Parts: sequence; structure tokens; C-alpha cells
Amino acid sequence: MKLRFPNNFLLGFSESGFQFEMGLDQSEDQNSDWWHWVHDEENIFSGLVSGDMPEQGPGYWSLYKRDHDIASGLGMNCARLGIEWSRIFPKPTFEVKVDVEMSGDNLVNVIVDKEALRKLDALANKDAVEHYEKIFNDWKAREKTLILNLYHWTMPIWIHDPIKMRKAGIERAPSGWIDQRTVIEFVKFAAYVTWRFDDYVDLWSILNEPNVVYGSGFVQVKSGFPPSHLDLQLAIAAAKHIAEAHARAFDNMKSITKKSIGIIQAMFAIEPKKRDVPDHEDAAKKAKKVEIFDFLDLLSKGESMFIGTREDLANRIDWIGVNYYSRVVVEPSTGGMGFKELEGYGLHCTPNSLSKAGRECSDFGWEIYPEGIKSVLIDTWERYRKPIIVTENGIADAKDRYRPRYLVSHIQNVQKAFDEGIDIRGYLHWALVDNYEWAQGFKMRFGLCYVDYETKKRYLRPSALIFKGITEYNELPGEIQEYQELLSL
Ligand code: PGI
Repeated sequence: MKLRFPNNFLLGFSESGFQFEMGLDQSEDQNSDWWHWVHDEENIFSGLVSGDMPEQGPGYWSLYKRDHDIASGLGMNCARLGIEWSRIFPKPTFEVKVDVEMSGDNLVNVIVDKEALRKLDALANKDAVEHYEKIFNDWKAREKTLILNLYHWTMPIWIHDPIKMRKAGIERAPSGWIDQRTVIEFVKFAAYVTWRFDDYVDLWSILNEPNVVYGSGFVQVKSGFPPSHLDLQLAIAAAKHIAEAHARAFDNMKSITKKSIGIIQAMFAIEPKKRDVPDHEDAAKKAKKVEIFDFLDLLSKGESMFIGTREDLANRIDWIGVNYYSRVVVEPSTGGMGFKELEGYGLHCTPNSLSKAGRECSDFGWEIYPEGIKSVLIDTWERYRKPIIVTENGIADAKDRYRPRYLVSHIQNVQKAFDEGIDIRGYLHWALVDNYEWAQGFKMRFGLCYVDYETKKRYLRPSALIFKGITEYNELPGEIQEYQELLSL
């Protein structure tokens, strides 16, 4: 059976600045929190981060034409790119005055006017601005869709210095999202980027995976994510400020652009250990709310179980980006939030083993669970009724042993969701080429292309040709679906 996509369906790749840009020539950016974080001796020595350096990366800053050629060759019609705040504003923007309105502790309005934009333009690093223009222009000249995402986890060191937070105490260091001033500086950056680059951009996204930023930074502190400071109250403070940053950026961007503005969220299929057992089903429901939907509820309905009611944050999402990799299996727990994530399933498996359910697991130890993408898409659609794009889906698989089947089975499930009437506009793969996987460094290889980090050469993996086969006729032919059938053990 053939499964067809509509003609304007977006098929492409996603990437972020920090993970891809550095590697060649003058591309190193030392002005971000993450650059300092992964260079820190104590972080490396303790094993919190890998010791790999992002400046040895795939070098997209220099090789963007090459990567765009590859993507075009694979028939891709859409790219989701990231822009680095620390490149645009390597120096503080505090001196640019903007009107700010508070209601108690809540930041309810920020106005970045024309004069502020001109001052920001004077402060911006023109080399970086012009270089991004070249990159965007090269992609747009190919008549393709560009989604630009503003925040993919990195920020300038002048606003977030996680090492200094650890050494001097969080009160005595630039503390990123736990400091409300960060909201204002982020809104300036968002307004400036929209004003400067809107001509190139088809769809805007403000945040990539806010749930991971406060969750990994303040709760799952072994993840190697800055500032790695265990404190649930601070996680909530960060979440509140990130939500304010999104909403106030959204308001300012709306006065500059007519284009749709979305948010990208990390989604997992959250499933109960025992189906149809009420307290297990209940635990899964709670986990979904806490880990995935609470933040989106805040920005769509103005309601959060942690932050309360905020009318000024509601209706700030035009489209939703779904990043899906695997599932999480939970059981009830008396402590904590009422649920516990189980080892041996989903994200918590041994690399290259079989999960407790007998499913294959990636180099990262993430269980391959393709039907989960369908349920996540259905849940997201039913809850928000907004257009959806799968903005990330992929697998760490250096040898390309699992990826062909991963790719086909996930796209097949996206199509099934589409056939059920869900408004899905596209599927973007993570990633086009191998890149810097945050605290894990270069070991995790997510690329449709292998990268030789010595020479920066890109080599197509077999999966890349499968992707090409799908874009070629804009459908999943039966012949290719057979790759998926090998999956059942
Ligand atoms: O790990 C692969 C990719 C990253 O390279 C992207 O930057 C990031 O957006 N990925 C996987 C996820 N998110 C991203 C899924 C959620 C997740 C985040 C952190 C799972 C485990 C840890």
C-alpha cells in the first residue's frame, strides 16, 4: 500500500547553531554558556561532560553550501535552523532601554520600539549578522522553506555563567533563566532577529524544548546540562521566566512579522507499565502533564499546575513543533510527583541492547518505539488543535544499523496520524550530518551523513538514500516499507 503526503508537505532536516556551526576557519564562538560549560576542567574530570570540544564540530558555518547541496540532493524542501544569541550579541544589551510592565512578580509587557531596535543594531555583531544572512539566503535561493528557531539551549556568557554560579554562588553570577532580567534581554534579541531576518524566514519558532531546559538544568542534574543545580523551586522559577520570555517575544514579534510563530517541545510517548490498571494509567496521565503538556497549557490556555493562572501568557502559540525520539514508561509512586520512570524502557535502556519489551535500543540507549510518534501527535492535536510539524526525529546510530528501519517506521506512523485527520505539515529529520551532541560530544552520531571530523568530509549513510526515496515521489512506497517490517523480532 502506498502512503502519500500532500504536495506541500515539508520534508527536511533540523539543526541548531552550537551543535553544527563550529569546526573550521574563524567559526569558533567562545561567548556562550555552553562553550564555557564543556571546556570546564571540573565538568570534564567528573565526567559530567565528554571532553569533546564543539570547535572540532562539523563546520556548518563554513560548509553551509555543501550541506544545503546535500539536503537538496536528498530532495529536502525545508530546513529548521538555529541562530546563536551569543554570536549576534557577544556583549551585553542591558544599556538598550525598553518599557517593561510588571504585575507583582510577573513580567506582563515589554516593548521593544523602533529606537531600541536601532540601538540593538548598533550593538549587534555585524559579521555574524551578515554571515547568517548568507546562510539563509543560500537556502532560500533554492526556493525552499526556512524555519528559524531563536533559542536552542545556548545563551551568552554575560547572561548565564554556570561555572561562576557554582563557584561564587547563584546570587553572585549571571544566572540565566532564574533571573527575570534574562527575559528582557531575550525579548530584545528576539525582536531584533525578527526585524533583521524576517524576509528570509517562512515560519518562526521561539524556543526549542523548554521542558528540557529547566528539567535537565535543575532536576535531572546528571544529564550534564548547565547549570546542573538540583532545586525544584529554581526549576519552577526558570520555567516561569522561560514562559514569560516566549510570550513577551511572541508579542513583540507579532508587531514585526505576519508569519506564524511556534514553539518546539520535547515529546515522549508516556505509557503506563500496566495498561488498564487505574493507578498506572493515572501515573502516566500525571507524567504527561508534568513533563510535556503543562508548559504548553500555560502558553495556550494560561494555566499551569506549577505557575498558576496567567492570562497574559495564553494564546501565544500558532504552531507546535514535536520532537520525538522514544517513549517513557512509568509506574505509580507514593513520593515525588506520583509517578516513577522505569529503567529498561524508552529513554532508560542500555545502549545497543534490547529493551525489557524486546525492542532494539540505539547507541544512546533509547528504545526504538515508532508507534509512540503517532500517539504523541494525536495527543498534541487533541489538546491544542494547532498545526503540527515534526521538528525532530532521529537516532544515534553510528553504523546505520537501525536507522533505515527507524526512519521508515516513524514516517509511516506520521502518515497514519495524518490519515486520521491531524493537521501535520511536515517531518524534519535530526540530523542531516553528525554533530556535537551536547554533554555526550561526538560519540552520538545522529546524521543521515557520517562526518569525518578530521577532514570535515560528509559521507552519505544508506539511510540518506531511503530519505531520498521518500522525497522523490512524496510518498512511502510499499517497497521501502519493507525496511520497516524487518523490525519485528
Ligand atoms: O539528542 C538528539 C537531539 C539533540 O541533539 C537536539 O539538540 C535536541 O533538541 N535531541 C533529542 C531530544 N532533544 C534533542 C529529545 C529529548 C531529550 C532531551 C534531552 C531526551 C533526552 C535528553
